[in-house]
Amino acid sequence: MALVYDKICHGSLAILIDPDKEGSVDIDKIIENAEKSGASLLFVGGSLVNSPLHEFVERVKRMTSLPVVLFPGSAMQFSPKADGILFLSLISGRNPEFLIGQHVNVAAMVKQSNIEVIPTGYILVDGGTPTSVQYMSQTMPIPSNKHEIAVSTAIAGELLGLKAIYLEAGSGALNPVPLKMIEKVKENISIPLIVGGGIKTPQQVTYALSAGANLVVVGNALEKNPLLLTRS
Ligand code: 1GP
Repeated sequence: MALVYDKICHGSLAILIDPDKEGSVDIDKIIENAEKSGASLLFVGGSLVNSPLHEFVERVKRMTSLPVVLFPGSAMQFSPKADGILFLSLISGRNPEFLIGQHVNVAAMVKQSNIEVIPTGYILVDGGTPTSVQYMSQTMPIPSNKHEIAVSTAIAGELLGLKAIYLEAGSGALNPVPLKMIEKVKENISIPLIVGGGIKTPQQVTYALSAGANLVVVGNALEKNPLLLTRS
């Protein structure tokens, strides 16, 4: 099994770093503590692109041996210097630009690179507050109590041949994806499940994993406290 996909299936924690926060957040400290936090992958991505991504990815790779995986907000966030890319299709939305449009823009470049590509169904769930992804994608999240819609969306993603599902409450969400929704989605798919958005404590990481997430993603909470998940 390819390296990044193997870590999505069996890794448990990915730390998200946003290149756009360089300067306002101690990114180096987050990276330095990533392995001690139990992370097996570093995701790189955000909503905006205000600086060259290649240089950022190269810098991160010099600092860590963890695989660096792009978690792009748009086709502009591609770098062949990364180890992998979540090739995200926003399947909870009905905006063709994020279902297939951005993908067409960058497809040839991705194919020419040696990067590991993980076709991923991205499902946005209401996290109790409007999030950047909701605004930037101009899509409506699935209501957090509509488990059956999340389940059917995830099944459709698997039937379309996607290799992972990402249940996302949105970065900085007030509430993470409900545990019941994680359980129900997991019961109904056989591809790995990534869960993120609004996870603020080590307990919430554990609960999401127990509910069935293969991989939990934490970003904001580590920006506030890079030592939040370090084990003594
Ligand atoms: C966002 O799932 C990730 O896409 C992480 O969210 O920043 O809220 O941890 P947070």
